[in-house]
Amino acid sequence: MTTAAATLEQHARSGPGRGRGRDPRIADIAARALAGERLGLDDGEALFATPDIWSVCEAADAVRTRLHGDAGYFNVNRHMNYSNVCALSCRFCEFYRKQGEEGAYTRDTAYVVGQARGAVEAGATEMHIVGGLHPYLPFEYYTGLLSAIRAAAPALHIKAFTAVEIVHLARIAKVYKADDREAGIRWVLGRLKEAGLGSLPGGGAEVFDDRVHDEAFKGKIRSDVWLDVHRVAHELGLNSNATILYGHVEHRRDRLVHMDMLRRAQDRALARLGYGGVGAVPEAGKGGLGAAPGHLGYRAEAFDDATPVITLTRPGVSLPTPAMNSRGGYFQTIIPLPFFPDGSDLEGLPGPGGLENLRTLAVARLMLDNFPHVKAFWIMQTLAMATLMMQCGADDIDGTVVWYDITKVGGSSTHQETTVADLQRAIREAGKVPVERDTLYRRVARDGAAWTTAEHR
Ligand code: V47
Repeated sequence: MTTAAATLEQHARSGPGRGRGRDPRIADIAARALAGERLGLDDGEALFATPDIWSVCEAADAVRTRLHGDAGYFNVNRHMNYSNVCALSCRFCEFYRKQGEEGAYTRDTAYVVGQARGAVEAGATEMHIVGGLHPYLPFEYYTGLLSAIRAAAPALHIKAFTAVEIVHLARIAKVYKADDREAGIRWVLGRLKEAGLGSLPGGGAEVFDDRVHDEAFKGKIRSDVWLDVHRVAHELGLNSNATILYGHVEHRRDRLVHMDMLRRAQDRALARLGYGGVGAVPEAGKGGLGAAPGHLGYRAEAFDDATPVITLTRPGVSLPTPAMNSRGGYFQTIIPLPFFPDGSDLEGLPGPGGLENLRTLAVARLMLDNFPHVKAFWIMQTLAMATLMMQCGADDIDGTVVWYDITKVGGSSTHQETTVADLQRAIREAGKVPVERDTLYRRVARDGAAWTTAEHR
């Protein structure tokens, strides 16, 4: 046999190992993940270290498929920043400006309401609103913003304010006390919820490590405070997301610790909702959960009985379905965010490459066994990479976005819009079936300009 033929045969034998051969350690980890065992940090290190990245992707895809079948989620949304003025000057951030500096902006309520109306006209189901830590805006600005949107666009879900902003608002409202920070956080979240807040986005988590925090995010809230904000939000019945910003001064082990801290927080959130322990899985057919006897799982996010019951990655933990959103209070989605150095004080760093992005997302799917969703945020990953990620553990690619100011990939402007057709094409290209969802992952049904979400059994 010629060398070329031998190489080809080796490729064929090794499958997605792409000629390097399968790494038996990954096969073992994948088998354990699929058997429902929670992976340890050392497993995570092996997933990061192996040259056999395709087996890692394949394992993540298997887990993702078991959770969501072929569904690839997207939404019709708008991102909006009310201000880029920020009291902090984080080294990793290219978004912030100082008051009065060129390019600084702060939107008034009329502007925001105009954006909300425009979003509704364009069919959006969600508005994602975040901003800098503005030193002078009063607390009433934020509640006024929410209630004005709520009045102008009652059906629009408002996902707003990172945990960092929530703590800032507690300070602005003078309810944040170092010896009882929880009371202030609860007060702020309670007022915002009354005014129309629907859920919390996942931003501001960065990397839960004090060394990394001090080097890149000094001045921002630390992991314990971020997790407290999300816990209180969950206790108030709000769902939330989580991010990890990787590829700067952290080590891969730090990423794994971050993921572990998140899944422990999710264990507690699910336990509060009555899920979590072996035996806590609700009976088949009740509350939208479709666990068959002796088979731990839940019915996929579906309308009909034909949808298969799916087994979770980890027996004993049953994830809430959209039907449970009337009793919200858990993490929905992990969003791995690759660091973009351009324009930041960390410009000298290279940022993560494509394979590192793919691998980190796949590892997140495998480690975060109690997170229902993994999002490849196309704005930061690019639509082409997000497509690939749909085969490597992601089940969601965010939405139509339109304006995005926090990062601008490859010289793009603030206007970063894609169409529903583009999102659907990208999902189909990955071999998945596009499913429009709302913020709470309920399926959206459209009839012309009107849309509804069905509550699931
Ligand atoms: O918290 C800031 C990150 C985040 C940079 O919840 C940067 O559905 C890369 O959280 N390079 C905001 N990242 C974005 C965010 C988000 C996005 C999409 C969906 C959801 C969701 C949440 O962007 C910040 C920060 O971690 N970020 N600067 C940068 N130079």
